[in-house]
Amino acid sequence: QRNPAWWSDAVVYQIYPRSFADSDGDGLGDLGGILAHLDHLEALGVDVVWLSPVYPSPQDDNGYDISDYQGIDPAFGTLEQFDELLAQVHRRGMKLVMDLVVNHTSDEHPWFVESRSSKDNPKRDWYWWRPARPGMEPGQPGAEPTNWHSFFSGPTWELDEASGEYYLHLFARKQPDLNWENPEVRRAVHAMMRWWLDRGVDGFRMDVINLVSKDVDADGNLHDGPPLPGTPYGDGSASYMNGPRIHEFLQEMHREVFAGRDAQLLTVGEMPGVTLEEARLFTDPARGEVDMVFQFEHVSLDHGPGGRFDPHHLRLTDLKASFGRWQAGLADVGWNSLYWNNHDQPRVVSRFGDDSGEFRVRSATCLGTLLHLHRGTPYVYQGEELGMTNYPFTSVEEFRDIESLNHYRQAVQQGADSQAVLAGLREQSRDHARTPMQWDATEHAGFTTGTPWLPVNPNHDVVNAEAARADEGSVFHHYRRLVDLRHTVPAVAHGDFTMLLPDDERVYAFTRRLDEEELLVLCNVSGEQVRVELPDGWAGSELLLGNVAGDPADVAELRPWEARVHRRT
Ligand code: TEU
Repeated sequence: QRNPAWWSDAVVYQIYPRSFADSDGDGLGDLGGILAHLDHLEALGVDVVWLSPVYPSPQDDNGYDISDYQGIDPAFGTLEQFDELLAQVHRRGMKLVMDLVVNHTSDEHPWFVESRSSKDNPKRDWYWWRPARPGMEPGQPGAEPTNWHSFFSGPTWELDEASGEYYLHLFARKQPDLNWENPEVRRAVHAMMRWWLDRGVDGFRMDVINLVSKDVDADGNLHDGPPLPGTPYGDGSASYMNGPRIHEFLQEMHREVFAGRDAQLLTVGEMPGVTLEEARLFTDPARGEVDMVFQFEHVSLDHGPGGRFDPHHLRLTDLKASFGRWQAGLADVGWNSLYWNNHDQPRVVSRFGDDSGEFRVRSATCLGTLLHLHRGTPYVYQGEELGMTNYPFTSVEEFRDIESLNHYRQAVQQGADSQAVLAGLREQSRDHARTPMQWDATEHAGFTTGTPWLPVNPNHDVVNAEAARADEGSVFHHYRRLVDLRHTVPAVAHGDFTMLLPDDERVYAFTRRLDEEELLVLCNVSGEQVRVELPDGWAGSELLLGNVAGDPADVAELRPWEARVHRRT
């Protein structure tokens, strides 16, 4: 029942470098800024730092478009500075995990520059080049090799005028997909990964890694997907999500890169659309693929039929059904990763909590408790530990994210009402996660002395790290206690999981048990006082952690957004 892996009782902290801290006044976060704030992470007590991409990049998708896998973007610093950061992280007893973005490169990566240079270039086959649809002229509307819709709107194919062929890009047109069918591509990726591990990094977060195997037939053809209503495109996901060779590719990577040192590392595959059944295979240690995956089910529960920008209210019972299934499904084999936030998701306190002055701290600590008491490895995204909220965007000009901007352009072009589209962005844009980290109450929140690349949330006068660290009742100190609980109470990391009250729309409740020790977790995910029916034997149990001052009069009584962890032995 106990998971022997070191990461089973670890907590990971994600840094999005461009928004974390700026050390040179250019308005963009950098390695120097991270170096200056390691105390914050140490005080929080986290075990691992995951760094979003800092490699040289044209920054079309904020670094997820890489033009050199073995360097540091000058905007972020130097390789020497990176080594210094790694040493400092290690000195503080933490580990450092890098972002690995190998489904695609930048179109400015030398591999792609060569590949596009001519049809008979040796690297031509490193990417997905295809002619126009039979019988159609290149460039003609609908002549793309398949009908797939890009994650970032528009078609997944871009015509290269010089050769008259199209290249595949599941994301932006500046992010051409690598052809993993070609063994040279895989060998080059493996060599690059070994280079970072030899430098001392402790693992990888693998960007959209379940998209690398494409379903290509013996004649080299890729196939159309079912039409997406209201668009000229189709849904190609059946051709690239969890594709036919994905397990083979990950096992090969494990053999070639991790073998012999995997016990020290952490690997997590980011996998949009991954099912529980697939996740069991990906994370079964006996199969040698990855330690855990990021699944997307719980962050899709508030998406409407039109996708993420067509949001609706989350039903707590749906969240319980989803998390409950993943807890049960990965109980005997594999491992869960637990997250509310990352650089692609709106802020959880605004999304599933209540970011008003009255309940911001309470609901942020309630949601944190709910998540962190599950079985799995929790991930904290920068600012989540402060209860940072969504930004009050008012016009489309304020957004910087390529996904948001492309979506807006396409939706309006297809006739949608611009105010309605804007409303979707205001709820769900990735830019909510990307506004600068709020360090203090000064101008620009201590993030930069210059002009921040994305505006600082005006609430930084109240919501900031300096104020939070000085206040024992803050979200920061609650998260610190959650991390500490995982380190000191073995049932938190290793106990089994039993959902209680699955049909309750307001209270999220469960137990965790390890040997003789049992925990009861109660979270009132509502702004009303509620009373719940509990199993017998919890009256008078020890209160390990709560987010409301003062002992509860009665275990079964929960104040608005109250969360408590009880223990009995
Ligand atoms: O994201 C992959 C992904 O599928 C989504 O989370 C995506 O961000 C999109 O918003 C879905 O609506 C990863 C990275 O985390 C993201 O930042 C990159 O833009 C993307 O891959 C491409 O590298």
